[in-house]
Amino acid sequence: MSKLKLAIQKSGRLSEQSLTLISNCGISLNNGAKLKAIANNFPLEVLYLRDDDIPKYVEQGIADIGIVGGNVLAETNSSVSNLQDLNFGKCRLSLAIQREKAYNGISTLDGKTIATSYPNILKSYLLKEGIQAKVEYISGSVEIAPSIGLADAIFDIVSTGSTLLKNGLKEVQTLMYSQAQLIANNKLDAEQKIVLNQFLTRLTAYMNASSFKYVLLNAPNDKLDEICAIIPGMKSPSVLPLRKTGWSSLHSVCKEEEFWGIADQLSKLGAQGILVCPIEKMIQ
Ligand code: PRT
Ligand code: ZN
Repeated sequence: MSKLKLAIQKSGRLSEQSLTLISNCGISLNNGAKLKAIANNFPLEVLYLRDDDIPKYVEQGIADIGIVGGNVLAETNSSVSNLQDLNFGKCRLSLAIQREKAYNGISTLDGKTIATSYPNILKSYLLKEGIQAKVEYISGSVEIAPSIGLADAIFDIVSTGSTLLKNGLKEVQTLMYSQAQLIANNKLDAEQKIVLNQFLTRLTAYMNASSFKYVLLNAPNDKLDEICAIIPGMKSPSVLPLRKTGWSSLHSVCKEEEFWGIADQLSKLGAQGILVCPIEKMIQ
């Protein structure tokens, strides 16, 4: 079977979680070489690259699939398939200006200079809004541009906002939200598509598992119908009799983000001993 080549960031903010994702898909790598690793138990080869190069290499077929920030993907505008949001590497791309300056919408930046490492995303936004601003490309440390007189504003990645704060800047407008994405070459052959589908099945099982919880609770029998309606699970909950007369143990799954919303309703219906456990893999 042909090997699928997966490009991930060599060293940076996405590296560790990309490797964790591979490992959570049950794939183990031999970590001998610096530039690439081969999986022992799945037809996968991992190429370690700079994040900026990943979309281009996937487009050209040097790698078949890749993990890259949505920001880098949008900036390079490569012709690749965007397969899945990966729920890590979350950040936003925002405009920021000096704290003491006023901002009254994007027209404030008409005729001004904006420094950024993301000129394409910024230019297409300015064009859409009809704003004439000079876009100054800087490859790093964009946040110092206003204080050294290079620009009136910056357009950069923001996560917690502390870098902006430290540099006397304030975030005034967000143009894009980003997270890590799984991308693929558009011309994979039939055999590569089979391996990709196997990889996606594992990935989905892992991604589902991390967003769902396994819930066990004790319920009074006369409330079982109502409780099952609140927490229906995959097909339906398992209900087992408890030794104590009139009570059952109910097993189900629910989305983690929904759990607190329903926990209250479960308690009101008389559910007791509610246990919420992690799920390792989930195939629906
Ligand atoms: O060497 P290579 O080119 O591969 O890496 P890189 O230095 O270009 O990228 P890297 O490792 O810094 O980031 C990789 C990807 O992580 C980015 O493309 C984003 O998709 C994502 N990401 C998530 C971030 C951040 N959060 C982030 N906070 N990338 C950068 N930052 C930086 C930002 O540039 C700014 O300097 O962190 C600072 C802001 O953080 P806060 O928390 O102070 O707001
Ligand atoms: Zn980079």
